[in-house]
Amino acid sequence: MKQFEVNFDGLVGPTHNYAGLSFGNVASLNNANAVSSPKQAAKQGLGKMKALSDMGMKQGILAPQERPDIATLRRLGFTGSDASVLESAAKQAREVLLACCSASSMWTANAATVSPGADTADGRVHFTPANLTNKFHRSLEPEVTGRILKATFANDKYFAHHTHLPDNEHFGDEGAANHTRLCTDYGHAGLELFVYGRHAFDPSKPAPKKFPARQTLEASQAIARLHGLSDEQVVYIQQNPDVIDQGVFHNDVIAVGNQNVLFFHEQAFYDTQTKLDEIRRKFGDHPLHFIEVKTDDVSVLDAVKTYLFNTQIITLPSGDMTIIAPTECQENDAVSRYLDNLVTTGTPIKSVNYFDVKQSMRNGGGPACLRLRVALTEQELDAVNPNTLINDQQFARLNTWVDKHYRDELAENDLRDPQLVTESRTALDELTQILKLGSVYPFQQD
Ligand code: SUG
Repeated sequence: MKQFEVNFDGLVGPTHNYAGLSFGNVASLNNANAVSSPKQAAKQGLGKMKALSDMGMKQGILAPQERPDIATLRRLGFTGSDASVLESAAKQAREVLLACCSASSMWTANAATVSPGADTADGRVHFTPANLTNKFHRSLEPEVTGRILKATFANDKYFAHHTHLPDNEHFGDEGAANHTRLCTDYGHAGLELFVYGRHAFDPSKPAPKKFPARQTLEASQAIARLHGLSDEQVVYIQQNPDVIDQGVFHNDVIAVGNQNVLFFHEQAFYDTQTKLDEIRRKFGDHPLHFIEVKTDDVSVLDAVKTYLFNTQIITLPSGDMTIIAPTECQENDAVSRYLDNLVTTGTPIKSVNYFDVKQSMRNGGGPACLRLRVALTEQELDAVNPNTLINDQQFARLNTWVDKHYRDELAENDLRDPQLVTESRTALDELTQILKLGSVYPFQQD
């Protein structure tokens, strides 16, 4: 049976903007109030999807959320017409309005944690949307994310959908950004690595001092239980609290895995050697490549600046692996030198492909943040909503759709424009038809 890893990239929504919402995410804070280009952002994302599809990869797409989130503003006490809801929120609660306008669902690495059927007790692919409790703007995503996932993976025989974990910091869950899976082949049982930032119920354990640890151990354990993973298939690893304090707000900013390769910075984890030993033991008697980047070669600062580890390592149809890296990696001497050398060292990684995803990078989202990995067998892939898979025709339709509906520029003042609500809803309504998702958005359910 054939098996694939399908990347489901987030489509950047029409309100993509820079609002400095993510304390602990250096790029988000540094670019607060910059003028964004939603059109360029969406096109950069689509360009990456098309390129991966042209490389022979299976590529999917996940729809964005409805923003401005008028329903949440109403829940917070703003009343009247949509226009007056926006106007009073802008006057009385600027920060709340900004949070309700964020297009952050584009980073689908935070949409959910996914366990392939080969790993789960009932043999189905399991999805748990991330509750994203640590940031208000992101905590608005899980319900609609759940609906979009159900409309994309709409078949109970193959897919199991869970409700996101309780919305509380004790169970703070950031989805696949803190989860990676090692395996020999995508369709064979794998080893799921859950990386957490702190212990919610034991404050005596190490934790960062400056920036928040978004993912808790207890959340990771709950996901493993929900997905029916056995202890022998799971490794829980604590992120090094010191690197969280240097801006590594998700583990995928400092480590990434694919099949039998784990690519990580030497400072990524706490108690690294014990954890690497556990991974080796549980992975069994198969070749396994730990590619550990030393601080002398690339500093944590450079890793955070360039997103060297927020690269996608993908296995091409030829069997070789390639790295999908942001152009920031090419522009940094230490990092580009490291990557040039890496492809010559005899690991399965044979090449690097650079992509311009600067619109997303400026908010702290690299190529790997923009995608949710779903390992699927051929039968499972056949059960996926086919309109959510990228081919030449869907790519062309989505490009035209972006051209028709997206603004070239968006600044903070534009977010209080009631016309943006209409534009965004019109665009999303059409998108649900292109992707045949049904009514997933609050405005479609009124
Ligand atoms: O949650 N940025 C996102 C970036 C998410 C990156 N994802 C992964 N590492 N997988 C975040 O911090 C910034 C929005 C703003 O400031 O306007 C933001 O939400």
